[in-house]
Amino acid sequence: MNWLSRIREGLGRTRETLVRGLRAALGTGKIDQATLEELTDRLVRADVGLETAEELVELLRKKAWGRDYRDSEELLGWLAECAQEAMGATVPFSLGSGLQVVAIVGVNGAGKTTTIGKLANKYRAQGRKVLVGACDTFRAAAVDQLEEWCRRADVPCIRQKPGADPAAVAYDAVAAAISRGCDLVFLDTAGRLQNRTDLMAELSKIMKVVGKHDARFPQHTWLVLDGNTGQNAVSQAKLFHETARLTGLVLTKLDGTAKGGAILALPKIVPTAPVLFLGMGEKIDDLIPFDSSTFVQALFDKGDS
Ligand SMILES: Nc1nc2c(ncn2[C@@H]2O[C@H](COP(=O)(O)OP(=O)(O)OP(=O)(O)O)[C@@H](O)[C@H]2O)c(=O)[nH]1
Ligand SMILES: [Mg+2]
Repeated sequence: MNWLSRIREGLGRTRETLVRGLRAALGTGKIDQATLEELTDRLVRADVGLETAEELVELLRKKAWGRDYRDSEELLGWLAECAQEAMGATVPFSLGSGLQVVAIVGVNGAGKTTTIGKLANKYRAQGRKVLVGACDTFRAAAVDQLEEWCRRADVPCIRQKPGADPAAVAYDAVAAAISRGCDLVFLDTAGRLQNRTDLMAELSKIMKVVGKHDARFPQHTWLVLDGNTGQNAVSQAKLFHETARLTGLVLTKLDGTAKGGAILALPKIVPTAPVLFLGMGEKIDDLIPFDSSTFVQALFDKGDS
């Protein structure tokens, strides 16, 4: 299956909320105030968020005010163009050269550990020498889960005893990567709520300690967001960015969520942290590089939904 089909399938429920709703509400008609209000309402219901919904509708107003549309498909086509304009084109992501340290952060259960398993496998398969650090030392089960993913991905995992200082594990993992000549380290951190200042301070310490090896580390800090979170993703992105200067986002569980529309809001929240990957399931290869045009196409797809 190609990426478009996979994203299309994964976003089925989001598309249903959006596209079916629009089809039902708007037959043939004119781009007038009533149509724009109906559109705003439908976009908000698909978790696009009020601000982004208004931005899209404003783009549509500029593009097509007063024009007649044949049917909801034509209207959806125009809306898709506006969504693409608002999101901008995706610059293909590539890791830099030299040892790259990637800290993976997020709230509890977002999919961090699973995503690390998928990423480690992907980059190992591309020929990178990958190592993973088990910095979630709160629960023994967390380390076991990560080790199981590392076994599947065939990459080494650096761990310490449960209860160890997560920053010390991060430091050790990077030290091991340097001495083994690795070129990529993923640090699995414990889930933390973005408004818990004590836990955010701990995250800040992990980042600082890793930087003792080289001030550039970690070059990448990716926030993993559960695609079912809807608009709370915006608050998570803002607060994690304040503590950890995010460089990228990963959206998980887009298979089967009705709230994928939230992605449309993210570029405005943290412009320096583009969406890089989408998690589309629980298997090791259920990870897709993000591309805004494929995403928009899948979301507003005119095919049967
Ligand atoms: N359907 C689906 N499930 C996913 C995806 N990514 C992760 N999960 C599931 O989400 C649950 C939580 O995933 P974890 O990877 O343990 O999440 P985490 O962020 O590491 O959780 P904590 O370490 O407890 O904060 C697991 O049951 C995963 O199988 C995805 O893309 N799609
Ligand atoms: Mg975890």
